[in-house]
Amino acid sequence: MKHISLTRFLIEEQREHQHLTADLRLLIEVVARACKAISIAVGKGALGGVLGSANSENVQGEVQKKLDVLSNDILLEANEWGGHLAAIASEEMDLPHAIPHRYPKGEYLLLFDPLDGSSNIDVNVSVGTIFSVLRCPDGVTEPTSRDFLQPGARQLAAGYAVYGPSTILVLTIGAGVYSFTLDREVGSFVLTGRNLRIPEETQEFAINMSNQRHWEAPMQRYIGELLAGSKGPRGKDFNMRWVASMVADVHRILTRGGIFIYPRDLKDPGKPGRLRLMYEANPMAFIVEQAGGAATTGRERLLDVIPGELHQRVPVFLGSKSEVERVTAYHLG
Ligand code: AFP
Repeated sequence: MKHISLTRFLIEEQREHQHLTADLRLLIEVVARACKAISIAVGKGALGGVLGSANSENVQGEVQKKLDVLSNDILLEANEWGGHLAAIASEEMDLPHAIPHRYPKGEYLLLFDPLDGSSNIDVNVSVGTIFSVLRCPDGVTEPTSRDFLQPGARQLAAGYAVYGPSTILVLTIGAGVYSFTLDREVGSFVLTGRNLRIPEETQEFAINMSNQRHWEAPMQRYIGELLAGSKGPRGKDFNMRWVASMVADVHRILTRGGIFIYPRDLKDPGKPGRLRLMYEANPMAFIVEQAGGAATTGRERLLDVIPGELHQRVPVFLGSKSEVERVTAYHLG
């Protein structure tokens, strides 16, 4: 495949898809450039002096890693001057970041988890950045958290960068899923995957099994059947993977199929799940559906969930369609 850069891909997509405006194309290019800078910082490891804790907490009450804060700053600084955004929301910030008055505002809202899987940073396991793009409601000049509370079906674009052996940017603007590998020598993302598709069937599941005793009955049944293997009701053996970095687990599923599950568990009945709806579950659900997979809360389509608050959590079942449909049927049964 001849080398097609992200820039050329977006220009060619713009000719085909009207909703890919010049500002949305700029937004995607700026986010990609920020992911390049994050990839370089992550890649330095201990040599960059950015490992370990930042000795601060985020809105989730989680201790922030230095790279969480650095990644958040990189994305903020990259995006606030371009005139394409009305506001920015992040896992690392309680309230949305307003675009400084010295810069023009645009029509888009950008949300991101700047460094997902950051508990893996200090042990050198893949991490990533997840982002989502919504339209700012008409007439809103000073967006508040409420303006971000749109169902995932309203996303205009979503993507992630996975900082692994190679750095790969995965992107959808609602017309299929594309992947770009970072050419470190040139410093640009090169198209390396078109129209990615998730196989409907799979024999691989991703879950943190240590929570099993806290799961609801449909989860006990579903996972029990997978573990029973070829002698059990599923009549085939399954394999398990759990990176504990959603971006890495989802990228594997996008590449070779699988089902990713982070269910609500009764350990903390008040908590609907661990993953956040707006900047983890929704962008991943958009990508997975665009690649022919499915994504639910176990009881409804993730992209239909009406958000109640910016940092709300949600149970996540996503990946190979037949498995997601089966486990969801168990919950609805
Ligand atoms: P961190 O960003 O705190 O490492 O959490 C990562 C994550 O949000 C998601 O990327 C993983 O799938 C999930 O948490 C792992 O959760 P467990 O540590 O409970 O397995």
